[in-house]
Amino acid sequence: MPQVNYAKKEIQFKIVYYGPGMCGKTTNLQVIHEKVPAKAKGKMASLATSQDRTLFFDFLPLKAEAIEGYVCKFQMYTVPGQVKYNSTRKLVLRSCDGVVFVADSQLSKMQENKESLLNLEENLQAQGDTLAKMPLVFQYNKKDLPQIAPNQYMDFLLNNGSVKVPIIEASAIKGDGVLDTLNAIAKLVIQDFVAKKNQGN
Ligand SMILES: Nc1nc2c(ncn2[C@@H]2O[C@H](COP(=O)(O)OP(=O)(O)O)[C@@H](O)[C@H]2O)c(=O)[nH]1
Ligand SMILES: [Mg+2]
Repeated sequence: MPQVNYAKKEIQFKIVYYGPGMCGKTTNLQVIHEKVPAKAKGKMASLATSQDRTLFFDFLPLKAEAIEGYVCKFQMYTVPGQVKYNSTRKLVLRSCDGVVFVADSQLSKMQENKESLLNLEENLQAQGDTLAKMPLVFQYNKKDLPQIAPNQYMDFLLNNGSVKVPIIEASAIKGDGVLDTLNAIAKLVIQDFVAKKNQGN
């Protein structure tokens, strides 16, 4: 659940960018940091290894006036994608309010995408959440590259059956689709918050 500060009229949401190593999670946050006006953002913090791969997470705070009378703050995190860092992923996922699953559209990466999604599902279940109930957006990234999978194929592999989530095509490196993805997940987490509030919990 998001943290609500009634005195300060602030609601704080935690959004996590998840996906396999090198799919473009850090690039998404870097582009957001470049494009968002200075007054809407804080400093971006990265904890990277010497090879420039995420060791712990990247963090970017944002704010927007999206609910009447309240300032919404979004704490944006990435996880390290490499298989061996699962305990870190679990930690970063804790009490998250929404997930952007960044899939790498290259045909050679489909297995890694699938494994990362299953890993997300397992880690959510381990903390008492489910993928089906989590506000979730899929970003099909790296659409600028050759040898990419068609969307229908990625839908079939990743978005098959019961879970129907918004799909955003992107080329994070060019900045395409990055803010659309952010808007889509922000909308979903706010809708989810309002719906739960109306149900009285
Ligand atoms: N061609 C292409 N390269 C990308 C795109 N997004 C990220 N990359 C590159 O993929 C590599 C890994 O990106 P990064 O954001 O660090 O991935 P992360 O491990 O998910 O955080 C870097 O070399 C990026 O420049 C994209 O949309 N297209
Ligand atoms: Mg990274």
